[in-house]
Amino acid sequence: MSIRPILIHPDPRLKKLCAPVGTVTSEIGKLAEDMLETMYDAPGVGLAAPQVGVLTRLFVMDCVKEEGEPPRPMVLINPEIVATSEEKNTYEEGCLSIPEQYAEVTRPKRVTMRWLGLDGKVQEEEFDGLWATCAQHELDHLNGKLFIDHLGAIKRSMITRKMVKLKREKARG
Ligand code: K2U
Ligand code: ZN
Repeated sequence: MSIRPILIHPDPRLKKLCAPVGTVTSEIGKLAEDMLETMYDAPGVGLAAPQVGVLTRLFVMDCVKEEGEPPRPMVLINPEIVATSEEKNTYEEGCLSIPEQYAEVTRPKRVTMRWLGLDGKVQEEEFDGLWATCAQHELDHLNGKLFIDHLGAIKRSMITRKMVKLKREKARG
């Protein structure tokens, strides 16, 4: 298990369309394990493979927020949305690749997703609430889309300029 560095926007790798996972190898299993450790360490409730520089269609999430509730780490390989609700939900989103920046994003309130588990079995589940928001946010990452791409051009460029400044200051050390 190791914590992997998280790419910070702007980074061309965060804008790429990720490739489907071919076979679920032990390397994919190691990646998923490292991504869960990296996510819990951040802390976050989701993390997509391109955020740790691996342009493959895999994300992890655990949106259990209730104290005392057991965690529910999930690994979704080649995830697809198979149904969405008409009803929408607006959530103030953040992103581990765009630190300290938050903005409201409106998405379908419920989504049904289908994916391949680490055991190679196809799974399907309807998500609601934070799970639905997170799953859609992570799937966007696999398509090279960030939550700021759902905002207006002015707000998006403001956030991008802040990240460019942050990266320049980090590079100076
Ligand atoms: O993909 C990521 O950057 C991980 C996000 C996922 C996420 C963003 C917005 C809404 C739900 C999930 C991180 O978990 S950001 C940290 C966070 C933590 C709790 C609630 C919302 C965001
Ligand atoms: Zn994100």
